This record gives sequence, C-alpha cells and structure tokens, in this order.
Amino acid sequence: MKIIVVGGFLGSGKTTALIRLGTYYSSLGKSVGIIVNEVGEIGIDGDVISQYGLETKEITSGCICCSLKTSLRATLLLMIENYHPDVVIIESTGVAYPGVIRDEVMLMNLPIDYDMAPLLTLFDGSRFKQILKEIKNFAAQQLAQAEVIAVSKADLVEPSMLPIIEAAVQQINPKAEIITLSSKNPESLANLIGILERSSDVEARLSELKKVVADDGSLLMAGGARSNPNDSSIEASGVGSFAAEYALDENSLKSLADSDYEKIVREIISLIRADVVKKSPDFIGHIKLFLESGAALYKISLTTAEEEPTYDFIPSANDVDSVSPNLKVLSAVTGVESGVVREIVQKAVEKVLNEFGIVFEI
Ligand SMILES: Nc1nc2c(ncn2[C@@H]2O[C@H](COP(=O)(O)OP(=O)(O)OP(=O)(O)O)[C@@H](O)[C@H]2O)c(=O)[nH]1
Ligand SMILES: [Mg+2]
Repeated sequence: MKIIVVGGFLGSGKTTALIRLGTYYSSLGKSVGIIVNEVGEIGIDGDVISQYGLETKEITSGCICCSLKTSLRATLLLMIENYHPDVVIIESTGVAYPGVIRDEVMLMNLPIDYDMAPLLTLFDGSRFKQILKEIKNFAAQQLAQAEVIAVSKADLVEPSMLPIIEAAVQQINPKAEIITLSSKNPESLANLIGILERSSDVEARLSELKKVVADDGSLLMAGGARSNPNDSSIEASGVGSFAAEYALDENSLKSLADSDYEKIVREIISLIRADVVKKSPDFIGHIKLFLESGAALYKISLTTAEEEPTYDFIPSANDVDSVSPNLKVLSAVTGVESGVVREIVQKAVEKVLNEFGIVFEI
C-alpha cells in the first residue's frame, strides 16, 4: 500500500490534484482510497471526489494534525480493513501542518506494510503576493516539512514570475524539491506522479521522531521542535471559518429554470465576498458552495478578495431520486473571526434562497 499526504493552504488545489492522481491510479487498476479532512462541521470535498467514483471518507469538525489524530487513525484502519486500498491519499485541511499528519501516520504502527510517498505540499503560485502579505509565517510553517513543493495553478502565473516564486519557496525550504503543477497541463501531473513513485525513508524519520515524541505518543508540534503541545495550526493560521448545510425543499425547486441554479450560487458567493472584503480587504482562503439539485451539482469557489469565482457544473453521478436537494457552504478566510463569517454566510444564503422562493432548513 502506498500512502500520499497532500497539504497546502486553503484553496491551493489539493482536491483538484488528488482527483487527478486518484483517477490515474484507478486507471491502472489500483484501488484508491481517499481521506479528506475539512475544518468545518460540513465537508464539501468528499462529495466532489465521490462524483469521480473514488472511494472517499471525510473527517470534519477540526484538523487531523491537531484535535482529530485519533479520527485519522480510526478512519485509516477502517479503510484498510474494508477496502484494501493499493493507494491511500490523505488531503489535509488548508490550515493544517502537513508534516505533522505524515509523522502521525508513521507513528501509527499500521498493521500493514506501506510505502510513504514524499510529503507533498502545494503552494499556490497564482496567490504568491497575497500569501506573502496575509499568511507569510503560517505558509512557511506549512512548507517547512515538505519533501516536494508543487507551485500550483502554474497556468495562472505569469511565466516570468515562476522562477521568482520557485526561488522564494526554495529559500523557505532549501531541502525540498520544487516542481510546478497545473490542472491544465497533463505533463506537470505526469511529472508529479513520477516523483510520488519514490518512497520516504520511514525508519529514518521514525528514529528522528522518537527524540521529540511526547509521553502520550503525540508529536509536540509541526516540525518536531519542542514547543507548546497545544499549539493549534488553525489558530496559528488566523483563519475564521464557518460551514453549513441547508436542506432545500424539493417542491419549491420545481418552478426554477436550470439556469437559476448557477445564478443562485453566483449571487450567494458575491454577497459573501462583498461582506468579507469590508472586514478583510485582502483576504485569502476558500469560499466554496456546492448545490445539489438532484439532477446536477453546481459548484462555485473563490480563493482571494479580487478574483473571478470558478464555477463548475457537474452532472450528478448519483441516482436522481436518491438525493435530497441541498446546499453546502464552506467559508474559511483570513482576517475575519469565525462568528462573523457565520453571520455573513447565513445572511447571504438566506437572502438569495428567499429571493428565489426556495424553502430551506439549516
Ligand atoms: N486555473 C487553475 N485553477 C485551479 C488549479 N487547481 C485548482 N484550481 C481551482 O482552484 C480552486 C481551489 O481548488 P481545490 O482543489 O478545491 O483546492 P483545495 O486546496 O482542495 O481547497 P481546500 O480543500 O478548501 O483547502 C478551485 O476553483 C479549482 O478549480 C489549476 O491548476 N489551475
Ligand atoms: Mg480540498
């Protein structure tokens, strides 16, 4: 079994990359299990990944590098027992220290032989300036343990900027191998796949870790240096977040045209953005909405204050009658407290659903 841990700040392209990786390994006849951790109580990525026919387990309501280490172990063991995956891909939250997750997996004494792929951390090249401005120290912490750093969304980066970004990232972590990645460029994915074929030296890392493991078996902090064991990566990131799921009444959807669904998600995200910008003008993070009408999925996502939202329409892979229409919203942004994010999101969703005459329950 091969284990791949994918980290990187909110919205850096982790889910997009792992869907492509998972689909590639499946095409080779390998069974692929994906574990995705999201910081809110409601997860969206698990639903998205499942649409691609990949076996997915979600861990929500916290971060698997902080409070949810035991959930990760339980989920991984269950997946191994029930599904016998050849490849397991673990997506950390955007506010996790991915190195801690990799180390925790190594310390689990898994009852199966496994190879650990080099620790992969994505760094969003298209948000280079915003990352430096908003979360420089936190991003550096995330990158500190990476063995491979993929400068992601390379298609959105001015070609002359790429070497500058690569050099800056290399300075943060001189040991890491730096590559570029773009969902629009199959060659960059092939390169990544080649690199993930390699294995980390688990024994060597374990003997390093033995020096810094606390009595209860958990790591003391990202990077294994001694520090406050209660350090939370979520707090360190300065990100406020809120996630909610709204059940939508089927009858009230009947009068909608297909094109209304796109309007709904676009309007909600633009209202949320407008209010977040008032509090945090240069925010970065990930605001994502996922509306499931039964027949189709409408996904929209925003990762900075100024960008155009990315909208996707995905025909539903599920049986139409088995799905209850719902809307999931996950907002995690810098510079706004979670309670305020909650107010902003609830206000925006309720306004737009009411406008379209949709009866809902939270
Ligand atoms: N142009 C471009 N867009 C990308 C690329 N990779 C991801 N995106 C877009 O960036 C947004 C965030 O991508 P995700 O894959 O959801 O990012 P993530 O890191 O999983 O986000 P969280 O799990 O919320 O932290 C989505 O709108 C993607 O479509 C890329 O290589 N190029
Ligand atoms: Mg994701």
